[in-house]
Amino acid sequence: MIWNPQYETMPRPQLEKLQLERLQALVARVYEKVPFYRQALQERDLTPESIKSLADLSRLPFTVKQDFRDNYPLGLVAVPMDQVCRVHASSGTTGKPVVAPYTANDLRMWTEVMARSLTCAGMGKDDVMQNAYGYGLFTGGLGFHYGGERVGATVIPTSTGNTKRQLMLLQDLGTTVITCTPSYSLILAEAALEMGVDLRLSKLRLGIMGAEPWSEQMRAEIEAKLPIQAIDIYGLTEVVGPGVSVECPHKCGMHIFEDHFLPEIVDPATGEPLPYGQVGELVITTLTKEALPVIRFRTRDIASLNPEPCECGRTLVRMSRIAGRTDDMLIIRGVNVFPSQIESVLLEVEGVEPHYLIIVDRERHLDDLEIWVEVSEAVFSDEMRKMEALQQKVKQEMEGTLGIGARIKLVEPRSLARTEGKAKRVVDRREL
Ligand code: DLL
Repeated sequence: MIWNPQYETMPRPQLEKLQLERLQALVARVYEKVPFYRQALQERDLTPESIKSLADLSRLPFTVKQDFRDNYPLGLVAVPMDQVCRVHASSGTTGKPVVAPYTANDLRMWTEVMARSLTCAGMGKDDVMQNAYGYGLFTGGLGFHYGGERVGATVIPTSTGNTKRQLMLLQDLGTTVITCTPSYSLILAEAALEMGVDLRLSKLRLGIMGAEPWSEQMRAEIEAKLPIQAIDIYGLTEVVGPGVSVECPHKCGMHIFEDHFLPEIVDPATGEPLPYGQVGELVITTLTKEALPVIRFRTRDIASLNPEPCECGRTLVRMSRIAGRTDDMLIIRGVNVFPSQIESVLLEVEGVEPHYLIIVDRERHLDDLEIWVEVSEAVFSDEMRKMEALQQKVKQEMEGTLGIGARIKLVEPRSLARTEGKAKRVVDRREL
């Protein structure tokens, strides 16, 4: 099934014509409305009239995560605040989040691409969709929620956690589609086993999973244990949230909804555009967004693009699985974490040094975060109570900034290895 055949199966020449028109309108809009973009264009002697073909896209400046930080909270917004009807957010590189506002039209567009995504994944109006993505500032919960309702399915907004209740509702309400991170699906499977629940007897048949990296091996494990078809879905807060791209049941790459999101692959080192098929950094331009349009946003995600038509009938370009990141962002229990955020917390807390080691592991499918932190010489003491209080303080501050729990281990002054050059601050023991 195809939700919107007009756009999803549009012949490519026609699609490219539409993309060019939309790109020209976008550049004109940001040039007029967003000082940051006007300045960036002027620095390159560009005006909206400079965009004459899609190839001119590569003349436009990039936008990077740091630009969001420099313009925090709403400096990149292209509409007056009274037109903003919702705001989401995700982790920034330090204490301040990336703020993503939406107009009413943006929300309609997002719901449309989510309805397309869920349909593309194989969901329909007769399905019961249990949505175990987090509701709140994270885009996963509400993004899937409105998409599911638009498709006409029955939506159960369980949000994250409370695995026993998830399993109870899954059985009692006849859930057919689970939407959650791939790692959470394995937690569900394991809990089911422990509770003596045989998921093969349930109606569950499909999982629509993303928000964190996973592999083909992990897909095989999920499909064997749950047992379902597991479909990959991709998106990011800066661009819209989930719904940028999704696999169809052929599982041969994620179709990008190119009438709204214009993709490129660039060489991460030079920024030069790379041809179809080559692996590099995914860059996305939002063609229709009103509140937070982004020009050539460097996602830091590594992928390649394939324009061959798919058996499903969609003419949209497909992107590969995300093969990694060009920066040091970690995704821990679905939450984006930057080592620089951890450092910014340690700089704030008296009694500890910004020398740390982050150890990430996956125990029984659950990500575990431990941070080793060096105590300052001056406060280092044998007094248990003092050290415990300091540890609690770091823990609280850390959880406040990161939004997830972390175990803090205080270590002696100067005990963490110093390296010349790039410090090794992360040990990631997870195997996907
Ligand atoms: O994770 C949006 C989302 C929600 C996508 C639910 C899919 C399902 P952010 O929190 O801004 O948004 O994180 C975006 O997560 O740049 C990737 O590094 C990573 N990511 C998202 N989807 C996938 C995926 C949401 N399918 C960041 N595979 C992105 C691998 C993914 N990584």
